[in-house]
Amino acid sequence: MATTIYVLNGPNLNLLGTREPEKYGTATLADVEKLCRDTAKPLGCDIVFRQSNAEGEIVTWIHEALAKSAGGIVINPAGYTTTSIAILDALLAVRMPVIEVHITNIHRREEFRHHSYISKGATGVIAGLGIEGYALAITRMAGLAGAKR
Ligand code: CA2
Repeated sequence: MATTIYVLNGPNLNLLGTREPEKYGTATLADVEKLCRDTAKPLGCDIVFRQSNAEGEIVTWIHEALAKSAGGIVINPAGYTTTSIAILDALLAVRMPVIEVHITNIHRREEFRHHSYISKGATGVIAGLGIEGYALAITRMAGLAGAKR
C-alpha cells in the first residue's frame, strides 16, 4: 500500500503568492500543493494537503493522520509555531515522523518568531529555503515514513 504523507498548513498560508511576495515569494498555496504531489509521485507516496486558519482543525487533522495510518506529517504551523502547545501535544501523541517547514528563515526574522513549540515534536526542521523546503521534506519523509519516534 502506498505511504500517505499529510502536508498541513497553518493560518494565513492561503494568502501565499497574493501578499508580501518579498517575504514569501510569488508561488500560491496551489503551486505548493502541486510541488508536493509532483515530488511524492515518483517516490510512490500519496499526499493529503490541507490548510486551516483554525488551531483545533489542525489538531483534528493530526489525529486523522494517525487514524488513517499515515507515514508522516509535514507541517508549516505558520503563526501557531510560536504559540501552540495543542499542536505540539498532538504531534507528540501520534508518534510518527514529523518535519516542520518554514518558507522563511525564522531565525533571521523578528525575535518572537525564533522559538518554535512545534520543533520539540518534530523529527527535523527546514527553514529559509522557500517553498522548495516542502519538496525536500517530502523526499526525506519518504525515507522516514513507517519509522516510530
Ligand atoms: O516562513 C514561514 O513559512 C512561516 O511559517 C510563515 C508564517 C509566519 O508566522 C512564521 O513565522 C514563518 C506566516 C504565514 C502567513 O503567510 C502569508 C503569506 C502571504 C502573505 C501573508 C501571509
